[in-house]
Amino acid sequence: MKQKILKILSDSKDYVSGEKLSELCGISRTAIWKHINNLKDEGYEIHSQPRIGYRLIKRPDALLKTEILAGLHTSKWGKEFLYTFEEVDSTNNLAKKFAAEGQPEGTVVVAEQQLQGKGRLGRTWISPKGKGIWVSVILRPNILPTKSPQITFVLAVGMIKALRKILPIKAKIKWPNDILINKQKVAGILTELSAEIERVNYIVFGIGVNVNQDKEEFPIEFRDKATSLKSVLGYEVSRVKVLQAMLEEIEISYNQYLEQGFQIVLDEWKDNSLTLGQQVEVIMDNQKLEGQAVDVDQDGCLIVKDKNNCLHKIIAGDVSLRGHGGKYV
Ligand code: BT5
Repeated sequence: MKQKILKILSDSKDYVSGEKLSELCGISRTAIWKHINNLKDEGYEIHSQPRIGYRLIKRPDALLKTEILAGLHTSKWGKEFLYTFEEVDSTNNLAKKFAAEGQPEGTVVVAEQQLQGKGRLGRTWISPKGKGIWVSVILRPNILPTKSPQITFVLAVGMIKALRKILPIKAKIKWPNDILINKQKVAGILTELSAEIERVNYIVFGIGVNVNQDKEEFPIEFRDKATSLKSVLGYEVSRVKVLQAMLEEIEISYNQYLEQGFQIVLDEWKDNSLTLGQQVEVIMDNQKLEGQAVDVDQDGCLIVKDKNNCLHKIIAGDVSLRGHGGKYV
């Protein structure tokens, strides 16, 4: 109902009377008044003029269901099952719980803040309140579990396209899961799998995007490695618009992958890769490897050529790129 009231108010340039709203929505004027107060509590600026009606002045940039759904052009994702929270431990943890309970593909979980946001290998993902997008989605692809690393590539390609669609920036992908702008990390992807030997039960992917943090807000340890869309562009960016674009573009990439296979995604990934062709240092377990990143194979593994021209297939690890002065960053 709130969705409907907002639509009527935003379609109208002028005040809309309580009577008209109640007629269009099929509920009493008192009920309208209650919904309006509720919307005001959520951060909508709505002027009420006695005997004249209501007028929408400003929408909040909050990750509210009403805001996300208004103008979400996915075919399925988030349309029916969209859960928004003020605060969670981790949206991935919650989405995994929902998936285990049987929630369908395309279920979206978003939070304003994560208290225990996760990166890979038990690392921490800093997720301050109201500054970024901390979102997870349930997938149930009919693929072999061994193919699931390909999903991270699908997500990264969708993410790059989403940012390019709505903002004047060129983001790049660093193998395997980082989205960078000017070689600094603006977003990270975490893909978690539940499977039997031959069947995927579900995949939950989570993406964290730094949107409106100022540089000084990042912890000092990775201030020179991290960035936000605001820091790059010099102005605040609508988190709702970024989230909508992400869901739309990633859903398109995912459906294309399911219908047409991995090759198209892989080609697009390579076109947007920051890693390929670069001198890299790879840390895996406790080993270190230096060489040139020459390719990514069909399994999503990075192929690195060392100084003796030996090729190494990297399944998982952390990659640093050689920057100015030969230092790896
Ligand atoms: C990632 O891990 O990049 C995956 C991040 C996924 C976060 C999303 S948010 C929604 C969903 N729910 C979750 O709980 N997680 C997902 P990794 O490649 O391991 O990178 C982690 C490292 O990045 C940390 O060890 C820090 O050095 C750095 N880092 C932490 N927070 C950051 C931030 N906000 N921006 C940039 N770098 C960050």
